[in-house]
Order: sequence, then C-alpha cells, then structure tokens
Amino acid sequence: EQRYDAVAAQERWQAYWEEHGTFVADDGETGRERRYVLDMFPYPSGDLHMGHAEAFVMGDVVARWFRAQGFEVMHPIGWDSFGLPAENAAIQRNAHPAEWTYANIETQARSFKRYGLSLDWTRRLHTSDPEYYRWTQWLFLRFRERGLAYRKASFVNWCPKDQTVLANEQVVGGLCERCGSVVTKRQLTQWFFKVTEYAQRLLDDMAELEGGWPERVLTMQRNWIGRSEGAWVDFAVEGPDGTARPEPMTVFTTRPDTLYGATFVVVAPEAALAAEIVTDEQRPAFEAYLEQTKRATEIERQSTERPKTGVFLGVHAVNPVNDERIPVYAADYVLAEYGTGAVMAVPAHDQRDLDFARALDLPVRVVVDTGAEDPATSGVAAPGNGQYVNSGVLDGLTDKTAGVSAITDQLEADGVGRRATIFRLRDWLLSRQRYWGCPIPIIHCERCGEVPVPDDQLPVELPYLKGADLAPKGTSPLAAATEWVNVDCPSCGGPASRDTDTMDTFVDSSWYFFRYCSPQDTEAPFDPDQVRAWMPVAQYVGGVEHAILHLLYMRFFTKVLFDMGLVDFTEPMRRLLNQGQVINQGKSMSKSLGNGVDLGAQIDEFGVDAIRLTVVFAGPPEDDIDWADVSPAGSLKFLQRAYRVAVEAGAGTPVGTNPATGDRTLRRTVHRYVDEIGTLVEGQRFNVAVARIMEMVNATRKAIDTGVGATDPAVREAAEMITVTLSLVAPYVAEEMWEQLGHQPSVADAGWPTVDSALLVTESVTCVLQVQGKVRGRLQVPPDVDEATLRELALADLAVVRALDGREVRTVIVRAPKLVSIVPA
Ligand code: ANZ
Ligand code: ZN
Repeated sequence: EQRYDAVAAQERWQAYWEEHGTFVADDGETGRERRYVLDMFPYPSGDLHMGHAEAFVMGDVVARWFRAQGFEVMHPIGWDSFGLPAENAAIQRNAHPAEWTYANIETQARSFKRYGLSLDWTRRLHTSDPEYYRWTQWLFLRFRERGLAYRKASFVNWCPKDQTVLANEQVVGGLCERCGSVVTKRQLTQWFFKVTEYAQRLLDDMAELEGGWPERVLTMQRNWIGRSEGAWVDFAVEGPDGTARPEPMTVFTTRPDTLYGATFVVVAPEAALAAEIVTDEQRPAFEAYLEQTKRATEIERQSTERPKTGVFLGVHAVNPVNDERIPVYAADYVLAEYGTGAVMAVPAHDQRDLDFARALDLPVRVVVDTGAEDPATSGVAAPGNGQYVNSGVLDGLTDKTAGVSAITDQLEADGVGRRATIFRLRDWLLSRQRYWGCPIPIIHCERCGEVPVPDDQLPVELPYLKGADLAPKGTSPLAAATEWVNVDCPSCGGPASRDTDTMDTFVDSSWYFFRYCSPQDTEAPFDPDQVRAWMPVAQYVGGVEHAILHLLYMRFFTKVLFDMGLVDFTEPMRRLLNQGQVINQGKSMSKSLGNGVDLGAQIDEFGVDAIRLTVVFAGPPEDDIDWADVSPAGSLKFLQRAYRVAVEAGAGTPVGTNPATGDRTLRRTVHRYVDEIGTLVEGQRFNVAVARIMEMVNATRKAIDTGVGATDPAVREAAEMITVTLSLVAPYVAEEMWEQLGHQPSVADAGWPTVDSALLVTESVTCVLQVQGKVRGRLQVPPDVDEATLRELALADLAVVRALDGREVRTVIVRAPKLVSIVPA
C-alpha cells in the first residue's frame, strides 16, 4: 500500500516552487485580473508559533483560491523589524539589535517556507533596512510639509528610577512594569501626526468597509474616534473680590439643555487654565492635588468606581443664562485633553457630577423632570428625557433634541455659546526615546529652528550602537552618539544637531503594503502605477488586537497619500479577516501554565499538511481553536486516504480521459461539492469547505470499492477535483496527488475544476408500478433511489392501494429505479 511521505514531499515541493517561481506575482501585462492578498507582517520575535500557523494558513487559502480562479495573485511577505524587544535583547547580550532581529527573521523565513505558504519571496522587505526606512523618512517629511507632523509638549509616563519614558502598556496599576516604581508624568516635546484632522473622514469612509470588515472592528474604530455633538458654552470667571477675568472659560457639553442645572464647574487639574485661575490662597492645596493626579492613569481617572476627589480653586464662574455665580473646582475625573478640559457640572443629570457633588456636599438641582426619584437622595443621576423645569426658554419642552437645539440657538444669539462637534481621537504621538527605530529626519538649528534633512540626504541612517549604549538614561540613546548628532545645519551651515527620537513602529507598518507593489523602487516609496494595478488589497488577514491602532493609522496614511495625489483610493483594504487564536485546554498558551504547543514539534510529528488541515478544519476562521479538541493524527489519516484515491485513480485511467461516460452518480456528487466549496471559500467558511472535500473523498472511495471501480472515468475526475480543492489547504500532498494522477506540476497552476451545471440539477426518472402484471401507475424518483425506499413509495401509491383493493401483498419485485411489480395474495 502506498503512503505519502510528508517530509520528503515538503522538501521536494518547497524546492520546486522556489526554483520555478510558482508564486511570484507578475506585475507585467498578463491579461489576468489581479488580486492582492496580505497577511499582517510578522514581528521577528523568535520562531513562528501556533498563532502564526493559524493566521497565515487563512491568508494562504484565499491566495490559492484566487490563483486557482485564474487571477494574477500577489501574496507578499516581509518583517516589521524595528521595535523594543530587539533593543532589550541587545542590552541583555551586549549586542546590536540588528543581530537578534535578522537572525530571527532568517529563522522565521525558513519556517514560513516549510509551512508551504504561497508567498512571493521576491518582494520581501524589512522595515529596519535603510532602503525601506529611507522612504518612511521621506513620507514623514511630506506629512510635515502638509502640516500633518508637528512638535508639541506633552505629558508622558515616566519611571523615575529607570529614567525612561514608558508606553501605556508598560504601566501596570500605576507602577513601572520593570522595577515597580511609582510612575509619574513628565512633560517632553515630542512629534505628533495630526490624525485628528482626518477624524471625520475616518468615520465617513467606514461606509465603504461595511460588509467587508468585521462589524466589531468598525464599532471599535467608531468608539475610538468618538464623535460627540454638543456646544461650547462660555462662563465668565470672577475672583473672590468679584472682579472678572478678561477671558471667559469655555466648557464642552453634550447637554447644553441642562445648563440651568449647573451648580459648579470643574477643570482638569493639569489643564493650563487651572493653574491660571487658582487664587493664591488655594494654590498650595491645588498643587498638592496636581501632584497626586499625575500618578493616576487615565483609566483610573475615568472609572466610575473610584471615589471622587477635588479642590476648590477660589474663584467662581458665572452661568451665562441666569448670571448665577457657581464655584470652580479642579478634579481629576475631568481630563485635560478632551474638549476644553473644563465641564459645567450638572449633578442631577450626570452621574460623575452627582458623585462629586455628594462627596463635596454641593447642591443638586433637577431641571428635567424624568419621573425618576430625586438624585440628591437616591444617588442616581437622571440622564433621560422629560419635562424641562426652571429652565427659561426650555420650560414646557419635553424632548432632549428640541431642548438642546433651543438653548443652543439662544446661546448663539447671545454670543455666549456655539454648536460644536468634537472627537475623542487624539493626535498620534510618534516620538520614541529609543534606538531601534526609524530616525526622525530633522535637524535642529539654533538659528533656523527645525530644518528637514534634504531628500537627497535620506536615509538618515542609525549610528552603530550596541549593548549598554542602549540602556535607558532619560534621553534617547541616540543623544549619546555625539558624532552622529552634531551636524552642520543644511540651511545656514551653522552648528546644529539631529533630532534624537525615533518613530513609533506603527509608522513603519502604516505604509508597507504600498511598498510591496514595487519593493525595489529607488525613486519613490512606491510606484503609483503598480499601486493602482494591485490595490486595494482584496483580502487582509490579521489579529483583532490591531482593530484600533494599526488599522486606523494605515487608513489615515492612505487618506493622506490620496490627498497628495499618490493613490486613487482612500481605503486600502477591501476585506478584513480577523482569525481567532490557538489556545490549549481552554486557556491561552503560556509558559506558566505549561500548556504551550510548539508548532515545529507538531509539524515534525504530523507534517505540514496535517497541521494546516487541522487548523482550517477546526472551526470558522474567526473562532479560537482549542488544540486539546483537535486531532492532527486524524487529519493525517484523512490525507493518506485522499492520497490513495489519487494513486488508484491515476493507475485506473490515463490523463485526459473523458469523464462524460463515467459513473453519473459519482459525477453528480462531486460536481455538487466542488460548486459548493467555491461558495464556501468565497464566504470564508473554510472549515465547511474542508468537510465537503472529506465527503468527496468518502464518495469516491465508496465508488471505487463498490462496483464502479478505479477504472471508471468518473473516479479520475473526482480524484482530480479532490486534489485541486485540497491544494488550497494541504498543498504538499496535493502536489503529490497531482503527480500520481499523471499531471505535470504544479497543481497550483491547474486552475479550478469546471463544474458541469447539467450535473447540478436534480434529475428524476419514471418508475412503472405494476400490480399483478398490469401497469397501474407511475412515480417520479431520483435515479439513485435505493430499493427499500422505492418499495415503500410504491406500496403507498394511491393507484396501487386502489388496485390491491384490500388484498394482502404476497411478493414485491423491485428493479430500482425503473420498475416495481406487486403480486397480491
Ligand atoms: C454637562 C452635562 C450634563 C454633561 C449632563 C453630560 C450630561 P461625551 O459624550 O463623551 O462627549 N465632559 C466634557 N469634557 C470633559 C472632559 N474633559 N473630561 C471629562 N468629562 C468631560 O461626553 C461629553 C460630556 O462629558 C459633556 O457633557 C461633559 O459633561 C463631560 F446631564 O456637560 B456634560
Ligand atoms: Zn541653521
């Protein structure tokens, strides 16, 4: 009995594909329509793991499917190779981050090749290569020219012991993730991208993504952008002696209709306004409170669980609709960076304001009668609709929308307020005080200020630093490379210094998909003609953990490039698939739980095809796979079964045998499955498609073993269909099967089987019913109806029942599907 040898097949076909450029995308005029399939490129941390195995096989099924459909497919690969882990590893080993990075890339590349992915290796890129980051810098400069990259002072998380800036993820419960020190805030001047300028377009263009992107990703992006409609309202500020500050303070509110219920005003402690308006008498208390605030995270500050705290600033605000003087507080539940950093507090109708009012014993005034219990006693604010009371022009109205509109009209007429739409989205802080990233191509000159590095001097390459040089010292490690830092100003020739920050790696990954279209381009980041030919990406695949940052930033980049006239679309990814995770025994794999599953070991044991098949067959691609519930051994067994069918069919008939004369029942079965598999793959129901391939193998096996035989032309046809459909998931065994069937390689070039629509219609044949030798009736039955069913049908037939006229039946002769002959007693 012949078995397929997984290891031998893997080595053989991997070499074949590479040698023949089977998966190299042709960007010339092929006459074929193009499809671009993209997996989120990997970060080079160690070897591939089960998560990669799942993500990349899904993309590969789609790429192979498009290819079989006759499209010219581009399915590229590269590495997101800048980043902190490389730097930390370099510090630990006293090495250069590039050593760790490129060694890991080689390991991963070998594993990707072994994993049988239909990747185009000629387009490979690494974001840490100067040939790549030259263009990241070039794009940065173009963004800056458009006013979309700018510097401003901003607060960052700061670890006083490690003397370093921490990303939000590195702050755990207010403490430094590494040393446990209390993290504070520090002000640094840093680079930002003006994403906020694109907030509305980022929202509007989501209409194009409906249906193509998972709904939950769209929802997360919508919430992240966080559009709010409301009004600015101006309050005059009065000191203790009644003198008014020349400038009013402005608050943002979504409920200007509750203005008559405002009983105090709250300012964020670190908003510039707070320090400006606080009286001398209150300043010490305020400053102590400010220090305390800097230690809380934004999440803590917005938590509704947390007891409310704050300090009186010694001044009063004057409500513009009724001239009421209300006290002004600083409290950390108000954020400095949203709206104006100041709110009018309406405790009766806003829960956070109510909690604060109750904590500090401030008045609660109901101005919308919602029928709810008095918030002052219940402790529950009443945000709903109701009858306005004590509210001037609003009295008598009952609808929120009407109320908001009426009061805003009045505020606008009186010049003390305006309609406003604001966004929660913040500008993108892209500066990192780190070494292993893309240098910011700016030179600071005392005389000229910020001077961009001229395009013809790009890339600004990283100076060579390693080991302890990279350890955090409170500034970017690049600052220590004085020879690199100190340069002549490109503008005036005077002494100047390079910017020592590097870019957030999300900048690198915001445009890599354009680069794949012309990866060796030395004239531009990408060739607009190639981008027009390949993009938008037909299918993007990657984890849902990127639902916000990466997937929002790359949309932002694309819109800017559109505005620059470099691309002619505004949404780069037509379809998005978020694959699930691979877990084990119901839990995420982790070292501490000891439930890790090693991809390499699984492949060694069962072979690549069996692992790929197991992953795809486990469930819908977006669901998690519990490795404890799947059977790679079962997958391997199935592949052997499929392989034997191909071997027998190949021995039974020669290539090119006309299937028309083959067994019709088998033909009808497999044509129906192939047709369905196409629809299933289109609909990303890959696991069900695999189930259908399995049914095809079963039906063909049965046909060979029970009468039809391996020499029937239908068996060859079925085996060929099995091979091509299986090649999407299990490419190595499929190549072997294709060869066993007598074909020239590669099955990747075989095209999709043509489904004969005539075989899809359900046919019927006429069955004659005889009683005592006389024709008494006729039945329409399927041609493959079995004897028992036909017998039942005949005996239940009305004409037969009448002809029997109550007599017992002695014999029933069934000749399926044409004749049933009944003999009464
Ligand atoms: C008065 C009011 C009365 C409010 C009421 C709400 C309900 P969204 O929908 O998220 O945009 N707010 C404004 N700026 C703030 C800041 N910097 N930090 C914390 N809270 C702030 O929320 C808008 C509402 O959040 C605003 O409307 C304001 O409170 C508060 F019955 O104004 B509201
Ligand atoms: Zn200068």
